[in-house]
Amino acid sequence: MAKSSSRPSDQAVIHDQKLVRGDGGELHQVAQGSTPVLTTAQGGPVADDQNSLKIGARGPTVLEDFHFREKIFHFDHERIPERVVHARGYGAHGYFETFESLAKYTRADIFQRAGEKTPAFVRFSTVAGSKGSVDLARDVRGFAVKLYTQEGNWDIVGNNIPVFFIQDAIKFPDLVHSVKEEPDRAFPQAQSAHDNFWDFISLTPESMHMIMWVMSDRAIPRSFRFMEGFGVHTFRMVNAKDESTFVKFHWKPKLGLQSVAWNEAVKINGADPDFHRRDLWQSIQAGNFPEWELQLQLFDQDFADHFDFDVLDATKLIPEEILAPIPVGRLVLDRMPDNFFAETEQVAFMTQNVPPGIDFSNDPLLQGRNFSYLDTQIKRLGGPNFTHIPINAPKCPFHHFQQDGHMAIRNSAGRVNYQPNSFNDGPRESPQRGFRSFAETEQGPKQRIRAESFADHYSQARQFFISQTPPEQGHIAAALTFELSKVQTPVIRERMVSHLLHIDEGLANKVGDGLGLKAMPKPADAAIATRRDLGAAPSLSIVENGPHRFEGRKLGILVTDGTDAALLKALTAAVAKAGASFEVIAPKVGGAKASDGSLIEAQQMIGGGPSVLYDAVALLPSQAAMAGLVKESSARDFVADAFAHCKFIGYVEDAMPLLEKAGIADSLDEACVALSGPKDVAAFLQAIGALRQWAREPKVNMS
Ligand code: HDD
Repeated sequence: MAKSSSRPSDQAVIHDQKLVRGDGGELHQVAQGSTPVLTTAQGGPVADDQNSLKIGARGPTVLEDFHFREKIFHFDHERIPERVVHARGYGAHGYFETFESLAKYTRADIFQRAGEKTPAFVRFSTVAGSKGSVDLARDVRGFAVKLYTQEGNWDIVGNNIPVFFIQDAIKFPDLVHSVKEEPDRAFPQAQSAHDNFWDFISLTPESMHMIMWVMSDRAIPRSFRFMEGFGVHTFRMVNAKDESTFVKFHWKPKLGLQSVAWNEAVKINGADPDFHRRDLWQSIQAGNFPEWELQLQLFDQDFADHFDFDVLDATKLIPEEILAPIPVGRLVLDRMPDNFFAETEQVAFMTQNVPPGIDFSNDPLLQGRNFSYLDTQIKRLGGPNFTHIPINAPKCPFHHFQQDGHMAIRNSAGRVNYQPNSFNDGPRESPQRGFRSFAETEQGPKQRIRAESFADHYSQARQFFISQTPPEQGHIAAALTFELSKVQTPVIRERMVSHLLHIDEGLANKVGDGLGLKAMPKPADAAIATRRDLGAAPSLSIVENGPHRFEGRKLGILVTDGTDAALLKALTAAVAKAGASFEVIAPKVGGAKASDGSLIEAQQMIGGGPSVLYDAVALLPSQAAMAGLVKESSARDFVADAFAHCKFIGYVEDAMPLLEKAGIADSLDEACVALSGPKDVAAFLQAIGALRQWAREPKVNMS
């Protein structure tokens, strides 16, 4: 008699029970009941998923086992090529809400009706590292927005920096080859600090403006939620009368701008390589939906002609002080994908996805991108039907005659698959509703040439640098020194300093000194002398545009057995009221017993929750626990790092021995706030809105 294919001893452990989360997040085991039956991809119910089909208990596996073969076949093909750039990313769903009609400027349907909500998907990313790299690499962040409008998908494929390294798309492969790992040794990963990158950059003066941005703290954001986003290029808006207005797109975070310090970034990458992912996940799951305002810089050709740089040059920006952006809508992210791979990994952004009413300019970087993005999706997603994947499909009605190919999911129905046709069947083009390109007049010889108007490579780099506050300028100098210190070829280091001399002599000297150059090089040959008359633009500084409240941030609360229960309760209530979050860090992750005997639940043990993971910290240990705590290096580092990173520190009197052991007891400043009881909590919450005590920085030398 045939035996059953599996025996009780073969079954996985929990078969008739499953884990569910309770209201407080705790896990319970419950009986399965309504659990669906496991099936093959063809829908056939599966009887045994633990054992392959064999001839006898110890015999060979048979080819007939279609469930086994399907399962392994699918597993074998789980990976698709990662993006050649922006491989590591994280996305979320949400919506865009239009503030008022922009019909004057554009016939784009999304901008016709005030209050209209359009579904959106956003993917944030780093550029250089591979899919599994760390979140806090020094890098540009991608900020790609897909808007599912009623007249087709509109992708604004931008970055958190408003300018770019190169002026012409033909240089993109060289740029990316230089920054990614070197081809013979396959390192460094997710790092621009190596010879190839700085060699290319030092030979490409047009990159100097962008270099100032990526050496600033913009390249190490605290979270996606605290970053600006930019469409970078000059685009066009075209109205119903076919009149064009130039436009630049800016996303402004509601929470303000915030970055981490380099020393924090290095430590965060070890403590939580998924820091940015976790942050977005946790805030959306907690109902704290990140929000950005879409602001537009709108201008005409006459305005553009006033500048001596070219608005078609992606290495330049128009300072907001000269042309104030106008708010036109808001983007809210309120839902995480159900599945990371299906949505975030397979989403395909393309600069050429624009609806009627939005159009391109002749920016040669944008023109090249419009070819590249379609091409890359075919390779990554395996064929021409990637728009059939739900995340990429339009959410408005669509009709066309494209058919067949790999994974064709919905060919059009009926006999007629061409037009014109005599059967009056199928869709026809509409000159009124369809996309009409702005009829710009073009003329000139066919040639490979860069316009003279693209030749000034240093003036805006200088303007960016002088627009930074002193701590931010210090961070740029420190970043350049660090990066160039990793370059092994001295001539590359010197060549970079020769460019910096055109940007700011003080900066060049500081970096030259930091690198130990024996003599300063001559300034690099410049096509155009740096303009010294461009004034500081505060809109370019993070510190000048930082928040003044703790909303959206996270407090780290260090507790032990005996922590003052009333104080802890008052503090956590105030944090929640401020729209912020907190984590409790205790000597053991199992928690601690408060002064009133209640259990304090902990999210981290001290070694797993260093202070770099928090925007501010509160030290609430008890006197009794102090003897043990001061012996723990992780507890001393927790405090010393918080101080060194210019963070606000709230502390109870009993924490003084720890402050002493951390070496800061004699240096306490006004950002170290004594918490003698619940009455001090309001003042502490008010203080930590400022986030960092910059005045401390010269003493601790955070860089
Ligand atoms: Fe790009 C991806 C942003 C120049 C070619 N790019 C990609 C993504 C972002 C940007 C945010 C990730 C989209 C996602 O999350 O899936 N890229 C930019 C910006 C640029 C820029 C702001 C300059 C202003 N890119 C650029 C050039 C080229 C490309 C000049 C090629 C000529 N970019 C690509 C690509 C990628 C890409 C190879 C890789 C994966 C993908 O497209 O879907 O086609």
